[in-house]
Amino acid sequence: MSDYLVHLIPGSPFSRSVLAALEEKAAPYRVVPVVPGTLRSPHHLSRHPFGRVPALEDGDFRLYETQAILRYLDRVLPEPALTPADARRAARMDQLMNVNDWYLFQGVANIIAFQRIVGPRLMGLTPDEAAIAAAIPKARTVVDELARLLDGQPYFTGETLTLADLMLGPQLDFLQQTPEWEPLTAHHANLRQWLARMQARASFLATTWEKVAARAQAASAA
Ligand SMILES: N[C@@H](CCC(=O)N[C@@H](CS)C(=O)NCC(=O)O)C(=O)O
Repeated sequence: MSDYLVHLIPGSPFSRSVLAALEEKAAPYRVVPVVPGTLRSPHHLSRHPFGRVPALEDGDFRLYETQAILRYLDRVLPEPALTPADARRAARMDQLMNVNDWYLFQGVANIIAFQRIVGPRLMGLTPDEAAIAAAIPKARTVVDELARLLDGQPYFTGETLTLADLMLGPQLDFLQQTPEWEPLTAHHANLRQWLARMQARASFLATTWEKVAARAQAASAA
């Protein structure tokens, strides 16, 4: 089997979901770093016309959009299965993946985590406190709903890890590193425990920002 290529920027939570899926499947892969600032270059746009990461290459097959990549990987690498066989659990997984994209990322993580972590670390920006404050009501709705759906289960759709956990994990891992996490999750011990469970998985330990940055650096030097 040839290596999967994952074009990414270290630190990108969507890219981490893809890497974590490959780790869970014990699949061979290489990271291909996209130089920040070149997302709109003709070269990258030929791979991802919307100028984002991640993008996957599997031989001559190219794919972008994290949900599509995760579902593809789960089909071509069936073990361990990361989609529930049960129709209702699978529907819950799909729902949570969309909650991740439409409500957790858009307007919550892309504001709070960007202002607190990505902007300062990658661009030397000062957090925009007004933008963060404006994102809090939506953040509260999202976090409350995630805690409700998780309920007392170890993973979001039940006893076993699914693609939904792999999408939500990197976004919430970022959010946890901000001062907003503590008040947002004060009454959600289940969500905190779930995040600790995700962070302890080998797939998450292997895909921290630092680990991915080191792999990206080694790839650039090769
Ligand atoms: N819908 C896309 C979202 C990907 C996305 O927003 N990636 C971020 C990094 S985590 C990005 O490329 N941001 C660059 C930009 O917005 O210019 C997916 O699921 O892959």
